[in-house]
Amino acid sequence: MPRALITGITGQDGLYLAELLLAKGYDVYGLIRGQNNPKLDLVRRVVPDVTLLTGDLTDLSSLLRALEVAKPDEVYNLGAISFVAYSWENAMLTSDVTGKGVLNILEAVRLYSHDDPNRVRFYQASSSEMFGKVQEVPQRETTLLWPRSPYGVAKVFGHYMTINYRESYGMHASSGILFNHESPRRGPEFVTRKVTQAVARIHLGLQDRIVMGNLDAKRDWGFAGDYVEAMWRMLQQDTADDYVVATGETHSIRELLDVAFAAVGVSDWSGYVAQDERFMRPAEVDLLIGDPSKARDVLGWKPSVDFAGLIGMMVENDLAEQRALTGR
Ligand code: NDP
Ligand code: GDR
Repeated sequence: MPRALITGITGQDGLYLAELLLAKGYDVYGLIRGQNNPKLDLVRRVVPDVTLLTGDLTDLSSLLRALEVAKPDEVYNLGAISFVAYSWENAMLTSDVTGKGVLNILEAVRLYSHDDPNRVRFYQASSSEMFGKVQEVPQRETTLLWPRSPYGVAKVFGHYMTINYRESYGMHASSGILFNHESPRRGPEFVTRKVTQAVARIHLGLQDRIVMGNLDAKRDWGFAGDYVEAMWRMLQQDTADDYVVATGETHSIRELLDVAFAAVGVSDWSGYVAQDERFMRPAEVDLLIGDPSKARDVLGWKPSVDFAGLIGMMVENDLAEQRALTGR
């Protein structure tokens, strides 16, 4: 039975990846932080077969302990402070967790598998935020990185550290440059879920309007369930490498609003949407669109859910969730 350790098990991707690995027959371990993590119950309910180990990406000794217990064949480093807007207000913390945390887990894996650097295969959750002020359209593995937020800068550090451990120690360490991926499990602070939750609540008469930031930014949005499959496929390759994972399509926040409101029969959303400075970012990433041809050709990966299908799925879920919560 193959064994895997996932950091960030309480997050959107952690849950989907755990489900995928369990279905493939893995023995799955998840790292959970804090003495009373509020998401513990959620993880226990969704993936009861995962063994939870306490640890924190900022605490190297806790990572070593987790590796000793899990004895993993594969480590997926999904843990991070992942909300870009928050990273300006907590730049040091973001650097420690999202940046230096990658070095901590790489070093822990190196120390744990010192007799055979290939014993453990490692996945790093890199991000399209690294492209920031994009230097090429569409963005691919070779595009110059130009991050625009403390989060993006921290991810660049983690990305190059992963490559450096591969090149210095011969570790099977891969980095997935994943573009935005969403799902009904997406945190409500991110724009897709914020919109689908608000649309459901407006439709049910629970909320009047939604206050947004920049409506002109464009993102390449896919379904998280598809993207964790790409992570797994990377670690099944003989050679570790870096891959862009994206749909190859881009849509603006306005188009997101169009599709989400259309799902509840509203064609003109202007009366429901306000904008406020507090949701604008000090530096914006205006346009992201990925070229996933390497992932398609080498990993045989392709997305199964399109933009309209994704947002429709999220609105449906939020309608059901809000109805259950409020009895409407
Ligand atoms: P989430 O924000 O949903 O999950 C982040 C996870 O990191 C949570 O489990 C969180 O735990 C954990 N975490 C936070 N701080 C620490 C810490 N100090 N030590 C250990 N774990 C910690 O993110 P997603 O699931 O959406 O994303 C997974 C990874 O992929 C992240 O690294 C993200 O940056 C990256 N990524 C995501 C993309 C996306 O579109 N979703 C695109 C590209 C990259 P807790 O619940 O305790 O806070
Ligand atoms: P992003 O996702 O920053 O791309 O990072 P997010 O959904 O937060 O923002 C996407 C775009 O929407 C604009 N926007 C708003 N965003 C939020 N959150 N709230 C608003 O009200 C709002 N109004 C407009 C933003 O300015 C931005 O342009 C996500 C995270 O999952 C990262 O961890 C990951 O690395 C990247 O995706 C790829």
